[in-house]
Amino acid sequence: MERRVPDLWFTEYQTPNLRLGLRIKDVLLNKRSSYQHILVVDTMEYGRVLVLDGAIQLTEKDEFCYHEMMAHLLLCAHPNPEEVLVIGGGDGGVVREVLKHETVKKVTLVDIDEEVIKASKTFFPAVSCALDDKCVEIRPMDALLFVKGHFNEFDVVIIDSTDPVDFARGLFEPAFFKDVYVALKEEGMMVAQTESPFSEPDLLRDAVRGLRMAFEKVFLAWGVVPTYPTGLWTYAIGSKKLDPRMQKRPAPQRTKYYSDAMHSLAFELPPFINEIINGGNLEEAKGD
Ligand code: AG3
Repeated sequence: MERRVPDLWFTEYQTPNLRLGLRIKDVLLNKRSSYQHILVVDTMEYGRVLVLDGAIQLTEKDEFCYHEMMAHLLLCAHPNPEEVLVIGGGDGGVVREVLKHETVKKVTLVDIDEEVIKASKTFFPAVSCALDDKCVEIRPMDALLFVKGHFNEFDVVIIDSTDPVDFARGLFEPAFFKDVYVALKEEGMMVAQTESPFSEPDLLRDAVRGLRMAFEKVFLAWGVVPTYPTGLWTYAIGSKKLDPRMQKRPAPQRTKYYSDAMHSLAFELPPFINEIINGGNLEEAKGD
C-alpha cells in the first residue's frame, strides 16, 4: 500500500449554488471571537487566506487587487488627503495602502473585532505591517457608534466591511451613509465595497440608492478580485463636491493593480452594471 496524504479543502459557498474550493496545506487558526468565526488556512493556490464567518476576506496572492483600489481611487482623487478613516479592515491591508500617500497625517482604523487585528499581525505580516505606524490610531468599536460622534473631520472615509450580514448590515444603510457625510470635510469622499454585480445585484443597487440619499454625487467603480464571489467587484463612492474620476495626484510607486490608467478604466462601467444601478439611464450613469 502507498502512503497517502489527507485531501483537505476549504469551501466558500459564494451563493447557495456556487462554491469556491481551495486545497489546504495547513490550518493555522480556527476559532470563534465574540463577533465571528475566524479561520486562517494556508492553501496551495492562493497562499494564506483569512476567512471570516465562512467568507474569504483576503488571500496573500490577490489581496493587492482589492486593497489598492479601496485606498488609491479616492486618495489619488483628493488634492490633499490628510485625515483618513478606515472602517472595518482590521487586517490592515487598506491602512498599508493609505500610508503610501505622503500627504496623510493620520489614519483612524475602527474595527469591531480586535481578534481580527491580532490574527492579521500573527499570520499576515505583509498585510498588517502598517498597523503599528505612529500615524495610525486603532479604535476597536462599532463604527455605527463611532461616526455619530464625528463632524467635519475626515478627508476620505473607506468602508472595508465584511458582507452585509449580522453586525455589518448597518454599514450598507442610508442612515450610516448620512452619518459618514457629516463626519467628512467639505471636499470629503467615501468609498464602500459593494460586492459583485453578478451574485448581489440587488445589494449593489440598494447601496448606490442609499448613497444617493446622502451625497450630492455618487459614482461606481469596478475591478477584479479573483477570490471574491464571481471575481468581479464593485466600489461605490459618495462625494460632496469633487469628481473622483479626475485624478489629482499620481498613483503611488510599486502598486500592482492600481495605476493612472486603471483609475479611469475603473469608472468605465460595462453596460450590464450601469443597467443595475441606473436602469440603463445614461445621464445618471455619468454619476453626477
Ligand atoms: N472585505 C470585503 C470582503 C467581502 C468578501 N465576501 C465574500 N468572500 N463573500 C475584505 C476585507 C479585507 N481587508
